[in-house]
Amino acid sequence: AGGRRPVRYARPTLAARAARVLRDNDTGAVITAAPRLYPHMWSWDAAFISIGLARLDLPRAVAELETLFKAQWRNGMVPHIVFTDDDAYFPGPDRWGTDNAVDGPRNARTSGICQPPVHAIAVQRMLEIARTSSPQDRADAERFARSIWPALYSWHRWLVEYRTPGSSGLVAIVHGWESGMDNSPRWDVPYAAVNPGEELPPYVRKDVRIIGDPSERPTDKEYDRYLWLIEEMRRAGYDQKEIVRSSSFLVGDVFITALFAVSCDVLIELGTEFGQPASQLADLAEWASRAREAVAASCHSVSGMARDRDLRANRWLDTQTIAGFSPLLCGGAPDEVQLRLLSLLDSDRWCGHPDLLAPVPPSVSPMRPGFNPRQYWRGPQWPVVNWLFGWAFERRGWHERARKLREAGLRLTDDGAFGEYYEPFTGEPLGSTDQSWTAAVVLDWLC
Ligand code: 9YW
Repeated sequence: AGGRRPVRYARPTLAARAARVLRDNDTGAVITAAPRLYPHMWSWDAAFISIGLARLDLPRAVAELETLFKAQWRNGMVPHIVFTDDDAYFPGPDRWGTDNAVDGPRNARTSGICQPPVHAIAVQRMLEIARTSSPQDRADAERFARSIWPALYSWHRWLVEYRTPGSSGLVAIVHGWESGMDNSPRWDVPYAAVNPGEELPPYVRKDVRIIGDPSERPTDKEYDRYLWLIEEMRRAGYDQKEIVRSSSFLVGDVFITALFAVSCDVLIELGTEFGQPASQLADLAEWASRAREAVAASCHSVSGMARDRDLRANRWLDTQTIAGFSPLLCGGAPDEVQLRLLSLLDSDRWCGHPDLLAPVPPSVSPMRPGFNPRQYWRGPQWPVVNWLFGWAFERRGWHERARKLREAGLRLTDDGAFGEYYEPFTGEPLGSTDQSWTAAVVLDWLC
């Protein structure tokens, strides 16, 4: 590793390599998030993976989401990890201790938190793809969209019932891992208030044994806090009401809230087409509009950037990260705010930075103090995040912007390594290589 990249694959070869990554990461039961680092199924990864797979093997794509939803908790939560038997990852199911959780699933071992609700988006995208491939795929995808809909609805209902506390209207997370952006500076202030107790059981990290350079991963201090929050949840027996009432971390996540709003819209479209109950469609419409309002209300009056809210300390979190652009995902912000965000996104503080290898938005602005081009969610570019903005722009009718993001994403990933994340200036792939969701979004861009 290191330095600029010598190899650039032509598109057909890149597509073939991406397909091979998904095949190689298939254990038969699940497609793992990454070959060594992440030997299990992650919730939002599975959604992206199914989109990529829909081009290659629709029944396999359907099976993947079915496996995830078979592990859905009885209260509606879709867990962030469904564990395989592999014990190379920490924290595994024993540390999570969810086996006796009141609402836990009966036939799978899972973590006890969730991840961003992008599953409805995946189902709709699979359907679109299947409709252009074959009559058989089309029929299978339609059958699947109809059968998974109630589970998607109950997942969304869980986010409203248990995770929209107080009056901000933002969907709240109780662990930074729920955001999908584990160690983003978004969470620095709320994490500073998490004090791991003496009773934190000892543990040994496994990630840093696999990733040679530990400075590309979260620090040990960060891990202590991650583990402490799990300890608190275990002690609460994974009772959601209790966790939301008492955990040391409770933050309204604006990025999740925006994804939730647009996923509710998508679910309404699917539900309308497949004749789902009118009362549930009305619920979704109300949830979408409340979420959208909450995203708009979070926007900073000068920068226009959307903000998370620390619900324990009752204050806005002003850190400027990619999540600040959340209103562009779901709409609903006043036109002038939206225009400000678009020009900020294009500016040299973000995609227009002259030294970027590809104009893909980095996780943190390269102009921000504390930006670290190599460390995980503190600077690197993440292809899936790029996919989400491109998808949202296409949906909003901004075809030229969507096309540019696709091209930029392909420029970043044409080294064929399918990095978990990328150094924005050199384009060096960091973290794991052959990361499934990176291969999946590349496939979707290429087809
Ligand atoms: C971890 C699997 C997951 C993603 C997350 C990402 C990382 C896992 O990998 O978290 O152990 O830190 O932050 O979004 O789902 O790809």
